[in-house]
Amino acid sequence: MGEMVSYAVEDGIAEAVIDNPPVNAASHGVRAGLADALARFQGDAGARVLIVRCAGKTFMAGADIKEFGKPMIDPQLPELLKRFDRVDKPIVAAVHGTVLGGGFELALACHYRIADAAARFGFPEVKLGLLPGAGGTQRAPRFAGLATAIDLVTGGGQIGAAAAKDAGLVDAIADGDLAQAARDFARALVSEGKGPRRAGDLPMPEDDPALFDAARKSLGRKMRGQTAPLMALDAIRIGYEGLPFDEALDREYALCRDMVTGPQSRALRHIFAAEREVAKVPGLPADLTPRDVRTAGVIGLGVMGRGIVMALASAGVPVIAVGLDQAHLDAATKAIAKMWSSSVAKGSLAQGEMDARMARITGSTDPADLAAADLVIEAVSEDLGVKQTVFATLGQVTKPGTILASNTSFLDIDTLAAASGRAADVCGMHFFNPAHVMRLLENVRAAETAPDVVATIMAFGKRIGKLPVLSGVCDGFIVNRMLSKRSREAFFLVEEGASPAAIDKVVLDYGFPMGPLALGDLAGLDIQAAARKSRAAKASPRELRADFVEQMVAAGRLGQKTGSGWYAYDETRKASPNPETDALVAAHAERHGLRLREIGADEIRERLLYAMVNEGAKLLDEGIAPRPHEIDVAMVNGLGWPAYTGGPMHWADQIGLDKVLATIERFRAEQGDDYWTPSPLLVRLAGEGRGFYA
Ligand code: T1G
Repeated sequence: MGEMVSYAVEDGIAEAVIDNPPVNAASHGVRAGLADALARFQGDAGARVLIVRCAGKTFMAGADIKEFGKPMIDPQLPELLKRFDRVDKPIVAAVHGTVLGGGFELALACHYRIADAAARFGFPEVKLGLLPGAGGTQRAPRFAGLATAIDLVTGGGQIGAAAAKDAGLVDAIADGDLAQAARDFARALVSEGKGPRRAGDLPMPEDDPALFDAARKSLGRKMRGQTAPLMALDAIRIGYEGLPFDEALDREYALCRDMVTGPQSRALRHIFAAEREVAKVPGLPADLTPRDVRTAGVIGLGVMGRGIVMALASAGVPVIAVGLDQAHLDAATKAIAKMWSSSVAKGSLAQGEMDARMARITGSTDPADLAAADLVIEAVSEDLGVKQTVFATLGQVTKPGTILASNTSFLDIDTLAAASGRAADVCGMHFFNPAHVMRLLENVRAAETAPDVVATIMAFGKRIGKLPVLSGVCDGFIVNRMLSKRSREAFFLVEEGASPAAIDKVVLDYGFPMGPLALGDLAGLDIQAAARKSRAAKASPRELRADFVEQMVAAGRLGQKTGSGWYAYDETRKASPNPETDALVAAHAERHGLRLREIGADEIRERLLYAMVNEGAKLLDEGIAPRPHEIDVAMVNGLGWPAYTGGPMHWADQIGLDKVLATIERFRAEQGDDYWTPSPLLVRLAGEGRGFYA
C-alpha cells in the first residue's frame, strides 16, 4: 500500500485513508496506494462498503502539480478512477477542506459523497491552463446538470458544501466528526442494500444546448485570451453530444494531456509556483523568529491609509488609525463605514462581520497613541519632508521593536529610516490601490532593515491575505519602475505617430485588462502629471518634451472624470477617439518639427513590453528584485500582466533572450542609448544562450 494510503476493515466497513501532506495531492504513491486499496476491497467479501478519506487539512486538492512535465507513472488518475466504476460494491468519499481538481474528480468517481460543512469544491484546472482530465467534465454534469457543471468546469471557482449538496454533487453534510459520520452513512447504505451509483450509469442531462453558446460568449469576455476554458467547454460537449461515457473520458484525458505541454499551461503553472516561491526569501535564515504583531497602527488616513486600515481590520488585526486632525479622522471613519455598509447592503458582507471589523479600529489624532502598536504603517502624503517628520515622530513615540513601515510608492526609504533614528526597524510596505482589494504587497528591504523585520512583514503580509513580494529600495520599486518605462514608450510612440487607440489595442490584444493611455484616463491625468512632475529632475529632455498629459491637464482635460482625456467619453463613460487629442498631437509635432509615421503593432508591442523586460533585467542586475520570480509575480498581480503568458521574465525566456536583445539593440540604434541600453545581465544571459530562469 505504501505509506501514503492506509487500508483497514472493521465491521464490514473498509477505509482507505490518504496521507500525503500538505494537500494530499494525487502523487504516484497515492495513486498506487489507492489502486491497492481498491483491489483489496474488491477481493474482500467481508468488506461491504469502502470509505475513501484523507488525513490532514484537506481532502485531495488535485493532481500533483509537481509531477507535470515529467513522465507519468501508472496508474494514472483517469485510469484509476475508471476502476472505481468497475467495483460492484458501494464506495463513499468523505471529504473536507478544499476538494479541488483531481480530488473533486476522485470524489465524483466514488459512488456517494459526504462532506464536512466547511468543505469547498472546485475545478481550478483552467487556472493552470488545463481542464479536468480525470472525468470531471463527464461526471459533474451527470450529477449536477449542465449549467452548474459548465460554471464550475470553465470558471475555476469554488462552491461550498451546502451549494454542492443542493446541486446534487454531495449526498450528505456531516454533523460533527466527518470520519464517524461517514461510517454511519456507509452503514446505512449497507443496511438499505444500496449498491454502487456510478456517474457513467446516469444519463447526460438534456439541458438546453444554448447553454454552450452562452458560455462561449461569456468566456470570451471573462477569460479573454485563455484557451483552457473553451477547451473545457468542448470537453463537456463531447459527452453531451452522445459519445459513450468511457470514450468521452478518454477524449477528455487526451485533451488535458496535450494541454500540459502547451505554452499557456506552462506559464500558468509557473505563476502558481512562483507565487509560492516568493514567500521564501533567499538568504533569510530559516530559523528567524518573526516579531509578534498583535496590534497595528496606520498614520495618514487618505485613500491609501483607509484601504490599509480596512485590510488590517478585515484580517482580524486590531488597528490604531491616526488622522491628521479630527476632521480627517471623522471623514476616514465615515468613508470606511460607508464602504462596508454597501457590501452589507449587497449581501457580500454580514452585518456582524462589519461590526467586528469596525470594533477593531481605534481612531486617534495623536501619534503618541501608536505606542501600543507593534507595527505602524505610514501612509501620509507622498512628500519626502512630511514623511521624514512623521518617521522622526514615530521613532520617538513607538516602543522599541515596533516596526515602522512606509507605504510610499517611490520615495527613498533609506532617508526615512535615517529620520526615524531606528533604521533597523524601518522598511516599506507598498500596498496597491485599492489596498483592501489588491492582493499584491511590495515589501521593501532598506539598507539597514533587520532580517527579522523582513521575515515579519513577509509573514504578516500573508496573514492579512496579501501576496507579499520583496523588493529593494529604488524609485518605484518593481511594478512602478517597470510601468514608468511603458508609459515613456507610450508617449514617445504618440509623438512618433501612433494613435492612442492603436497603442491601447496592442496592449489589450496581448491580454492586459486595459491599455496604458486608457489607464491614465481612468486614474486621472492630473495624478499622472503630478507623478511626472515629481520625477522631472531625473527626466530626459525628450521625456519632458512628450508633455501630452500636462497639456491636457492645462486644458482641463483630466480623463474619464471630465469626459475628455486621451479619449472622449460619453455620459456612460464609453470611450471614443478624441479629435481634441488628435489636434493636440498634430500641433505638438508641428511645434517640435516632428515627422509622424505609421507604426505597426509589432513595434508597438515590443517597444512597450521589451522596455519593461529590460528594466526587469536591470532590477535583477541591481539586486532590487531578488529573483525573476518576484518580477513576474509582481507584474501579474500589480499591473495585470496576463498570467497565461507567465509574466515578463518567463515570457521573454520563451521568446529567447537572444531575440529580445537583438530587438532592443535595434531600438537602441533608432532611439538612442538613454532608453535602450540593454541590461548587462540580459546581454550576458543572451550570450550564454540562457534565460532569466534557465
Ligand atoms: N500539487 C502539488 N503541490 C501542491 C498542490 C498540488 N495540486 N497544491 C498545493 N501544493 C503545494 C504548494 O505548492 C505549496 O508547496 C503547499 O502545497 C501549500 O500550498 C487531473 C489535472 C489547495 C487551496 O490547482 O489551490 O488536478 O510552497 O501555499 O494557501 O483533472 O494550494 O509549501 O512547497 O497554496 O493552504 C488542480 C492548487 C491540479 C489546487 C491550499 N488543483 N492548490 O492553499 O497552501 S490539476 C489545484 C491550491 C488537476 C486533474 C487536474 C492551494 C490550496 P510549498 P499553498 P494554501
